[in-house]
Amino acid sequence: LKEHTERIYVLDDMEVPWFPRHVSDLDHIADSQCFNDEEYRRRRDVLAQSALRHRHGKALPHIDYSHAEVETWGHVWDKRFWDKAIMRDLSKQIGYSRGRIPQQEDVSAFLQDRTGFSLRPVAGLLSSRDFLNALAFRVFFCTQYIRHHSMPLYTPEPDICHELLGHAPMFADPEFADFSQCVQEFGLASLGASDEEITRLARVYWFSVEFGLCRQQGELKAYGAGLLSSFGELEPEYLPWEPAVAAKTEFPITCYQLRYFVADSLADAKHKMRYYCQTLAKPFHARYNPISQSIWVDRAV
Ligand code: HBI
Ligand code: FE
Repeated sequence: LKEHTERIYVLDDMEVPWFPRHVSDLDHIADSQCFNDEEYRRRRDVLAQSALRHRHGKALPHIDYSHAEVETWGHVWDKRFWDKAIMRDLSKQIGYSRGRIPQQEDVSAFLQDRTGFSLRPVAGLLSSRDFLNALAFRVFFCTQYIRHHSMPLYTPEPDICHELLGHAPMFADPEFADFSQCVQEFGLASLGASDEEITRLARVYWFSVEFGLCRQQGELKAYGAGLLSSFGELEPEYLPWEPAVAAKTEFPITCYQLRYFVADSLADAKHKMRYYCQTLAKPFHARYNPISQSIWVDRAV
């Protein structure tokens, strides 16, 4: 019964997904998936330790990915959705390919060159505040572990596939250079923001950087990184991109999205995000000085 999620019950002539029928059946849920995989957990621990040891200015941890890990990467690779042009650049310049997981160090150097964003390793999910705060410095916290091989096309947490196939291409795309600027503005807006404002910013971030859609020559295009691993079979609702509405909209993390916000264009997505960041009522204004790599604070008048 280990693979309980793949099991079904047959009730009369109806097939229904497995469900616990006795309180002790919850044991199967507790044991499920990666939690019960000793080897996987040890691997996650090792990568978490190396991420924890990382300090600003030091070389990023080099990870030797196993054959099995590269195989999982390959499954996700087949679903990647970024334009051929940007994937070609990533293949040529840093050896992105189906058979090799790129090193974070190489990707970081490449992005720094393109849009000024750099990557740094992190052991797992951060709070919205911590994660957004880093964006103010054009630093993107990136996990280095890979999802469990039992479900290559689904992960409720970020993993190396999500970061390098979902996010990195966006920060590498010259068309998105301006958009990267907006992402930094999210970060700046989050500095010293109230908890309520962080919640709103996190939602706007979610519905754009993670799950944003925009129109391009009449076609619906994904620009959000989460779309990489979450194309569902459900019929979702499409709403016009309005950050103030997105800010009030809750989102599911562990299942398919029920609604998407669609911008008229990438420029429209950008303008509205930028405007939204400026409407936050903060008693000060934060600016980033790229020379000293520090934040300057202006008091609002
Ligand atoms: N933490 N490590 C990590 N990676 C993310 O992508 C991430 C996070 N914490 C919160 C978060 N993303 C977003 O969903 C928003 O809450 C900002
Ligand atoms: Fe993400």
